[in-house]
Amino acid sequence: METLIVTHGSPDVDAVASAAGAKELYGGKICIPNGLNQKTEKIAKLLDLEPLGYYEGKIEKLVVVDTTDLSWVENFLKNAEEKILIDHHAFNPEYAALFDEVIVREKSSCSEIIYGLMKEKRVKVSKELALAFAAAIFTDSAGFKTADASTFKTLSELLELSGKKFSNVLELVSVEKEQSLRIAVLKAAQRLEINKVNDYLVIVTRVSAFESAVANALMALGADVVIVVNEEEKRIEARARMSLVDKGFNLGLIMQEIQDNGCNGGGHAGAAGINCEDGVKQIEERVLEKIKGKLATMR
Ligand SMILES: [Mn+2]
Repeated sequence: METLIVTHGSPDVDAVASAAGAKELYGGKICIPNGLNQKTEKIAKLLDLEPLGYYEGKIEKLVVVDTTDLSWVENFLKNAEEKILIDHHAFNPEYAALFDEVIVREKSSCSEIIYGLMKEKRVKVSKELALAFAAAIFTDSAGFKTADASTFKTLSELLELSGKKFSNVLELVSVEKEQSLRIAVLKAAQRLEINKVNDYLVIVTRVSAFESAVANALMALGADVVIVVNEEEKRIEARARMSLVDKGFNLGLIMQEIQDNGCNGGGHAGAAGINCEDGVKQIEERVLEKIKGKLATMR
């Protein structure tokens, strides 16, 4: 039997760095079923990680990091004796019963929580892991947009530990944008619909891939809220401007309210998503209606 560390599908920098830190804390192996992308490949290489592509069989201790949608880790949960959740997303209270230990704190990245645990338990943070944590903070806080004073304190400690400069963090997370992604963004911009609610601009568009990157790009074009629908993958991603979040607008809660048997939704106040088994069209309508309803009540 094994200690296994798992995270969400198509893991981002924070998920991979968190998994690497959890491995230092708990030992065992990391399993990432659907592989790494260009960015996370760089992190894995820096940290000398060789994650398993699959794992079947009994698990003695399962550590789930940076994951809000448990459908990604359902099979692991079924096969595990002891279960631990470490996360920084809006906590779904239904999850409490599924885990033996839940460590959920309000941070801009899961890596900050893991780093805090490593400090508490006096587990050594290598130079490389410190740099990866710093990269995770940068990417998960959307370039410090959701950072608070403690985020910068932690970042400062991590840079000191890594012996590197911030430019090295930027270098680690920069990848040449593939042409296919740039085309997806441009096509999404071409077919977007603009809804105006109470002076807020709510953009809806459709893609067949890269919904997160497209959502971020459309925010940069001037939307207040973006909804990106991937009909093939039956997934919806949404983003909201920070000034709305500061006024109490919360996409993570909206997605949680919409989710039902066939759908899993959640995320952060400013960035959230929902996966549907079918009926993505109806879910899209409900997402748009809920967002419009909420915005109509805001000043
Ligand atoms: Mn994260």
